[in-house]
Amino acid sequence: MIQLYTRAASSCAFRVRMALGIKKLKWEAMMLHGEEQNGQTYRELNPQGLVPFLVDGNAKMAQSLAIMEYLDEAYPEAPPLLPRDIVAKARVRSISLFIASEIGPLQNTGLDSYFKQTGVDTMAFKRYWIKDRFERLEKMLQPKQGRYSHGDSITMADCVLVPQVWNALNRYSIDMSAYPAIKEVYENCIQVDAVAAAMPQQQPGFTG
Ligand SMILES: N[C@@H](CCC(=O)N[C@@H](CS)C(=O)NCC(=O)O)C(=O)O
Repeated sequence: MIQLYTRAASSCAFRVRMALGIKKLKWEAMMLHGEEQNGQTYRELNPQGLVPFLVDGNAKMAQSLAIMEYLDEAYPEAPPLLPRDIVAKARVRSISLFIASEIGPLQNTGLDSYFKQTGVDTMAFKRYWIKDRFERLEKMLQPKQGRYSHGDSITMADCVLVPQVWNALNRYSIDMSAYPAIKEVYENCIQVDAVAAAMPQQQPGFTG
């Protein structure tokens, strides 16, 4: 069975939990607790040392976008995460990469220990960049065409957008009314059972 190394509150693991649910694949959560993520055993499996990490038989891989693209190609009979049309596929990848590369790292909890040493106001830094990037993402999603980021089916772009908005709301108290298209996509997505089941608060051991 597919194994996903995950932490309850990890937004990057949340992306893949969502993708697995949308594709209706059976999987087992390999929960990392406390300092396990920084321990030698996990580093031997995943030298990047981050979550998520996927094991599917002999296939072992890090990086949420690579994992989601792998799942889509390895299980083509399951509901797709990427459209077939190459222009539509490029758009879904572009939205996904914008969030994963241009927002995610700027608000990663991995920054916190360094920020503490420097006296930088972590919360102000993260809120500034999330808002800057959400303004741009909002423009990318307008005018809205369909229920989700791209059309009326959930795609990889939504699997990246939903965890980012969850973080913005729950960790950084961002007022989403300034971003109506992003908010609408998020609200439509969280009504879907597979998305609701992937939420951090539904994971065992979630502490906030
Ligand atoms: N680009 C990676 C990012 C992975 C990542 O940053 N994961 C976070 C949790 S959301 C993490 O493990 N942070 C711990 C750290 O940076 O030390 C992906 O998409 O999988």
